[in-house]
Amino acid sequence: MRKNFVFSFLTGILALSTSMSAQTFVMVDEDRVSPENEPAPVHPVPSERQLMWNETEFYAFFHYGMNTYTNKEWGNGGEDPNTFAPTKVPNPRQWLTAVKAAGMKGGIAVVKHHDGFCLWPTKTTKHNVTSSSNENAQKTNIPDSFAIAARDLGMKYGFYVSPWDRNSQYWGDGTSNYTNKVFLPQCLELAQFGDDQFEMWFDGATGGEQGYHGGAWESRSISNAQTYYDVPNLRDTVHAISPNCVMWGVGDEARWIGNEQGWAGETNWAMGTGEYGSESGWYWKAGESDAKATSAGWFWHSGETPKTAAQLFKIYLETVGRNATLILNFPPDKSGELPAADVKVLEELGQMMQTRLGTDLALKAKVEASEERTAGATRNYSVGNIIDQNKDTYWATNDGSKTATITLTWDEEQSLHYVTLMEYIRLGQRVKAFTIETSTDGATWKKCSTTTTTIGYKRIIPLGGSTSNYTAVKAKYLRITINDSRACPTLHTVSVF
Ligand code: FUL
Repeated sequence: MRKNFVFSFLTGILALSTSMSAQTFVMVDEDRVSPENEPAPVHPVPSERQLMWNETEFYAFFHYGMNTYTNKEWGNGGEDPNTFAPTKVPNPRQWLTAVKAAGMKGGIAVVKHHDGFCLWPTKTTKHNVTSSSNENAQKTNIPDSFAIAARDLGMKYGFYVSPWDRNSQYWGDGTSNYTNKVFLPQCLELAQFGDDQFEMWFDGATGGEQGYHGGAWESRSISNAQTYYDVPNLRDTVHAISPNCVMWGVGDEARWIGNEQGWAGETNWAMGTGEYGSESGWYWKAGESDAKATSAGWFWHSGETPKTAAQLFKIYLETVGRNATLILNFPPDKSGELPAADVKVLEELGQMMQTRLGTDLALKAKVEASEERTAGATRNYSVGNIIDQNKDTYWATNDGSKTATITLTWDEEQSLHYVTLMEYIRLGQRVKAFTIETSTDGATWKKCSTTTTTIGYKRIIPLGGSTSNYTAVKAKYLRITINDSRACPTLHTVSVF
């Protein structure tokens, strides 16, 4: 090998002296030094901001604005600003405190919906809170108070700003005036409410309906959202101020999961589109599931009721537990606060999360693997890394090994409900098929019936086979078998509840 190297080296020098040849590069590649012996990434891989975004996992959506006072879901843009009349000063601190109790790590506030009414004193349009004569409207600045409350509560935050604007005279008028004079400046104003935003939400709705449009009352549409909204410029403008802000939807850095019912596919790749994604997608675009926690719409409507904690927990398992993030909508009412019934169900959900996913039994298990990757100079890939509570250390096999088993053993029989698996996605999403089995004696194994294909950022497997029932399986042993992977598998955490 060394001889080969010397030979190649000399050949390389000769080649270099005349021209840069392919041989030169082969030589360098052969002699690649990898002291840590880390597996090569399987592309595509997420950016740093996409990784941080994924870690937010479970966060709230707050639809509040003009529609709260008109009993509509989509305003037409011709609403009188005085209609926006909160009975108290809107209180984002109350919203965020309530969702934090359910275990949510952040929230996105709608600050402009399709009707174009802005919940902050923007310079871009008169159609904003300062034009309402209501004294509470005059004191409303949602992006400001939302960002301050989130920071105080140690939560992540961001804003929903609708690209489609049925109030603006410019929207869809065949020029670039709307994007340049209204939309980009609005996003810039919003970015300036904090350089620590985690997501900006750009809805895909693009018109076709009659709207006010400065009094024209026309049906307008646009043909290509990406070019019309100057998305590359939009991204750079926001990232220059808030570098970790993932541009959702139209912004193309994270994708809609493809339904509003709160579920993702059991097979779910962080590339491609829709509920299942695609293994062959060529860039990273993980799924976010947006779901309503209440019975009526995205906005508050009189008489609505929240779903039960058990229903919301099922949604959590079918989204966060299937490699998607969950943005769960709780709409503030006319007082600008979340109704008491919503606050109560959020507390119940928090308690359920704690009871069902709060005590990790893997931490007291013995863990063994069929294979461990050869350690590097300062990094090892031993199976103990999956229970060391450190997301930066991981277990891996050697290159070429795409199958492996991990076994957890307890001293005594346990009541097991869920297994959580997390891939080290910095190196790409890899696992294509796995199985989970349990045993009481280490000889006879019972296979869990859930479809176990992809893992990704996080997968939660209900051992009872159903996301609806809280069913225990008695076992002293639990075996995870990786059956297929795009390259050697890497897992940073395994938890058992
Ligand atoms: C949709 C919008 O049209 C709805 O009104 C809502 O905001 C939802 C989250 O996104 O596309």
